[in-house]
Amino acid sequence: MSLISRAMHRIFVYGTLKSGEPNAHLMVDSTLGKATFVGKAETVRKFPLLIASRFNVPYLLYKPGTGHRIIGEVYDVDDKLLQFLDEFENHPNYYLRQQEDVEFELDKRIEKAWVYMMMNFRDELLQKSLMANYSSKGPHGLQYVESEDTDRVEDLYT
Ligand code: PCA
Repeated sequence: MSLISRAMHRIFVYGTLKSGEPNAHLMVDSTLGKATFVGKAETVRKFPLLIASRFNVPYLLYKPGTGHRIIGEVYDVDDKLLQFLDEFENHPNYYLRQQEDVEFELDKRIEKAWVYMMMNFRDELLQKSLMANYSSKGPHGLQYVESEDTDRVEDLYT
């Protein structure tokens, strides 16, 4: 019997992992694990979503009730891909993966999904323009810059 769990995990992506965004390829790379697209959805609660740091990274700040309901995509991912994404997003040091209610666009059903959120942040970040639907190539002109996790962490706390 295999010791590896076959469980799938429901995850809501709102940033660079969305289709068409700079890290979307990670969700369809079968060497990293398996992801199945479930549907488009929106967080039930509002959160501040903004672009910050010198790498123009999208941050969803854990301040429920501020900002907008966030639009994203729900995937079921296997253990292997979830572990990869946790490392990629530097969970739990940079983003913390938390469960949140999301509402599917198609049938309005509400389910829990994992979301990478920023728990510790400087309040000045809330001065930035808050968006509902992230796009790296939006009119903001703040195109995502590829970087190492370590650089991003330093950038956030210094
Ligand atoms: N990637 C994750 C969290 C922020 C990011 O850029 C996502 O798309 O949900």
